[in-house]
Amino acid sequence: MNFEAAKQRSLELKEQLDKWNYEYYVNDAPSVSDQKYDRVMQELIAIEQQYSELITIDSPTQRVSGQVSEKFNKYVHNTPMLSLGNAFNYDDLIHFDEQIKEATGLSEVEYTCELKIDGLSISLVYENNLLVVGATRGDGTTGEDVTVNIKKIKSIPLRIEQKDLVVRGEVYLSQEEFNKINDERIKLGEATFANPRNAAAGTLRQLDSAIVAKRNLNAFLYYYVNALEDGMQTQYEALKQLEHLKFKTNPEYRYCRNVAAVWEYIQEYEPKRHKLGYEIDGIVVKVNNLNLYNRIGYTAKNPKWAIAYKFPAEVVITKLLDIFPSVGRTGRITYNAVLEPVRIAGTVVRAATLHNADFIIARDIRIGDDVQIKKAGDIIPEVINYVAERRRKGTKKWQEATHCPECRTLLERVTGEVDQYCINSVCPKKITRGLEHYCSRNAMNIEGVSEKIIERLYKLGYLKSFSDLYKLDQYHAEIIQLENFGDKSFENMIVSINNSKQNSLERLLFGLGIRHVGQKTAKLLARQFKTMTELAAMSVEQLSVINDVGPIVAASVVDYFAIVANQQEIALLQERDVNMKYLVTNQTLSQKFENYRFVITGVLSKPREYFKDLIENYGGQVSDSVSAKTTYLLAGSDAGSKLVKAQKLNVKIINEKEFNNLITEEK
Ligand code: 0OW
Repeated sequence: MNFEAAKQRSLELKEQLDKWNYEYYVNDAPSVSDQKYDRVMQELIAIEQQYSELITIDSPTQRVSGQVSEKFNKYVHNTPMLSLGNAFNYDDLIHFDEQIKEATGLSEVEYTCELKIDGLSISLVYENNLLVVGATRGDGTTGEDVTVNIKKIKSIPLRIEQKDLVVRGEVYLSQEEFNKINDERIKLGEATFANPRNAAAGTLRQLDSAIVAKRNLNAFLYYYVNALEDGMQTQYEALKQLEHLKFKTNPEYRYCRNVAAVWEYIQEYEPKRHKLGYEIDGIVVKVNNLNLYNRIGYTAKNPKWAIAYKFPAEVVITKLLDIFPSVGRTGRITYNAVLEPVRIAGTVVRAATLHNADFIIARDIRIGDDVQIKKAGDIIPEVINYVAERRRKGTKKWQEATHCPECRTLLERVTGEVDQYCINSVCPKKITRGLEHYCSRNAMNIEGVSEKIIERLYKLGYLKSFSDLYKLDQYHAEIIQLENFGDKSFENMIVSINNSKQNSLERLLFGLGIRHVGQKTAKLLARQFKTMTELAAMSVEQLSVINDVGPIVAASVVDYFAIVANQQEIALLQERDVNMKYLVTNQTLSQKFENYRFVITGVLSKPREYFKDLIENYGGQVSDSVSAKTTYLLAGSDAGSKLVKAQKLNVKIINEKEFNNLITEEK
């Protein structure tokens, strides 16, 4: 086919595919079979392969092709992505309504209610009708540019009728898609996702967009930025306009003429929450009239004109069949309940935590009791108490474990502490749990090394310490014999293990599992002492003077480095080229306002609090009065005496636009 014919044909195919896409993914009403859709897609792919100049950024073929990114670039949102304050009951809701009435002088307030999709928020930027940026919320100001992956979400239009638009929404996975992804991961011997939100977040941050294309991420859009400037008067109209632009909105939204109608809507949807086919964790209640938003105002992070009503934790009753102890990476013993399976919060629960021995003994909970189970959010279910009036005859007082369930070592209790500990430093469970922690995302971030794989490699003797991880490549032949452990997953694991050698010191410190040294303390110690050697040489006094490092942490760190086995392990890690230095990464660069002093004056687009938070997030300080020490005066309109004083003292004066440039430019 010659170029002209190909060009003409590709335009027809794109239009046809976009139409079918809209029917299938936005309206859930396909008009053609999958086979026909795929045949037409293949025809377009063939034409674009023959004439690559026909590939446009809004071509449907961009949704199925894949490319691997090194990492995602940061993206600074032009208008911050706000989060939501919470309401937990009817009184909170009435209080919210009262505040709106007070701020607006209205005797009755109209609202729009929306289901609160339990996914992750994104922002879509369209320029000249085309989708140019898809970014995650991040900290509300700076997110990640995940455009390549956003394009794989088939319900998100790559081109719209309107020239320019910013629209926000929630990326989510349906229950069905979530189950499919987890089944796939089980087949590959990989760790499963705990819930659809984690699976959606994990998918959207996938660096290999071909994987994203295979998983059917979806999105509901709910926020038209600058709707008022574009002529809409209410949130309800804004949602209608998004639908007109062919965006997928969640169809359950409703106009409520007052707070009583809002409460009815909440009562109607709470029982439906597990029958929707996707997860929600509450209801978002928004003042409908957009003209009131600025008058109602904002806090640093949230609008005051919207609130998230969170569904209360669900409580059910079932039978307690058994209680068993388990040992964590620090040796701490926790107790778990084996339950008569029961449905709660949309899942079947067979186990729940009983915390520690004291919790059980203080309540005299016994095996055979009927117990109340509570599940809040995606936190693991917990036993609340037993149901006294149902106590059966013949149940015996429960006795706490005396020996470690793993290695039979006599358990010890630190005087005055409630917890029992296994003190055996080579307790297999402590070691495997410790390795899991070492590999976890916030520590060394080693992927493809799940709990099951660790336990198997431990039993085979290949993996008994952190440093053994860096020798696993020597057991290639043996390990790929294991079922569910193919060449690919072995290779991915080795690549991920080797990459972990480049981590900055704080990740290693957190991964080692030093008692009382969590992620934050690890970062603080790494930034303060720069290398492992320096830190290991510190005395309790030298450590205690660091702010946020108290005597308990100081003693724990000194004790840790005093243990010969730990010194040997660190030496082995160093020998295998695991980095032991604090690396200045772009995260630290975000301390770009360090030692800057700001004064804020005049009327800005957001409340002063918002800018104060932002400045402090970037390591700067905000004071109330201008002095010679002031670095910047951030001046909005109607700036008063502070402006005059800054001019006199020759302090640099910037407006909001210049302030935003300061944030986006690299220091
Ligand atoms: N998760 C949701 C949802 C929603 C935004 C607009 C300005 C402040 C909140 O379904 N339906 N509507 C909004 O409105 N936000 C939502 O989710 C928020 C985003 C960030 C934190 C919450 O998940």
